[in-house]
Amino acid sequence: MVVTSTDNLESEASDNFTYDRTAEVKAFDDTKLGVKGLLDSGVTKIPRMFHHAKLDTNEISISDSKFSVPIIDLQDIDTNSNLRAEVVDKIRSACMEWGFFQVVNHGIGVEVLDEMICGIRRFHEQDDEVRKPFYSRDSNKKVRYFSNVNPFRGKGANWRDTISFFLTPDPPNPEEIPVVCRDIVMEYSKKVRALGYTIFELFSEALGINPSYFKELDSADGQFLLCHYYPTCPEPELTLGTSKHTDSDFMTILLEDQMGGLQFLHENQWVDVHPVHGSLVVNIGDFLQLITNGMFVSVYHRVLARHTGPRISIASFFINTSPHGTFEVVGPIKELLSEETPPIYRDTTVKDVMAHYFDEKGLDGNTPLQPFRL
Ligand SMILES: O=C(O)CCC(=O)C(=O)O
Repeated sequence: MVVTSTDNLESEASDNFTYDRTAEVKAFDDTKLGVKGLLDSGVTKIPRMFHHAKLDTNEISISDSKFSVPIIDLQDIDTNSNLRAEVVDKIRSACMEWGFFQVVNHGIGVEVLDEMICGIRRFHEQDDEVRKPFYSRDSNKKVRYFSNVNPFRGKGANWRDTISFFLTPDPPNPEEIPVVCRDIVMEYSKKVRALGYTIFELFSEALGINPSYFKELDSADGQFLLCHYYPTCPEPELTLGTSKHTDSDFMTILLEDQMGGLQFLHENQWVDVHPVHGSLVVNIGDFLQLITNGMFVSVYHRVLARHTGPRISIASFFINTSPHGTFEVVGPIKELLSEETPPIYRDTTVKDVMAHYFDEKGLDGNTPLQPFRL
């Protein structure tokens, strides 16, 4: 939190005796209308549950980093083997050095991407009474609307709302998907899943392993979407849209609108991901870092809160959260190990890492892989 004067310090200290965070979070959660509902109610100051303790101006300023995320063109990779080899080289260095890249000419039409963003915006901007019934804290639900994974945990909450869809391997009934985005969620998720398999194949080629390695890996064979809505924020210097974290999956493919705000950490600097219309952002998740024995890197990223908005993003996570996937033992790929490159991670399961992430850790800014290092 930014403290600007001694007066503020004193009033904060006396507030600490009376402030009941759990009650504030409960009252917020009970509205079932998320951050959008707060803003619609006319707030001009953000409630204290959203304050992030360690933010100062350096921490939240727009990056002026000289770095930019690699852009990789997937045009003609299925018909031109020279081009494909070049793309595989670019992907290998992007995954080893950056953990993030953008893809263009990936085969998903721009009209599908735009309609997906519009569909998610339509959901979040529906009348209160229509979106409220989807609000739930039951993580077993295949379709649910919520604000923050666990706002009760005691850390500063994020200025954002989400609707999630757990789609593969056990899809919901189409009727469970809100009608304002049903058709496009089904179409977009199918197309992005196919793109995911293509990128997994390119990863295998970059690693020099069997091209169908990921297809045969049960724990990677799943997909869920988190579809975020970041309302405008009246005090963006006090909070974040998404806290610093890494993704606990194999790979994430992100669709974002043109608002910007996503940053990833590279050589200790926050690098802005500048939205490119029609592109998708790909980032490496913790499990890919684990099975590549640290060769591919899962990097920290976050989303700034902004005066401008709303911002819409759709993150597709590739990981199998069904029992079939979560109990499979995964560890560093044997072909990548040698006497010179011994395993640096122990074998584990998606279930163990997820339990650590959701039950104990949350978005606390530390990598969830730490306890799995040898
Ligand atoms: O909204 C974004 O751009 C990123 C979201 C994200 O990092 C996440 O859902 O894990």
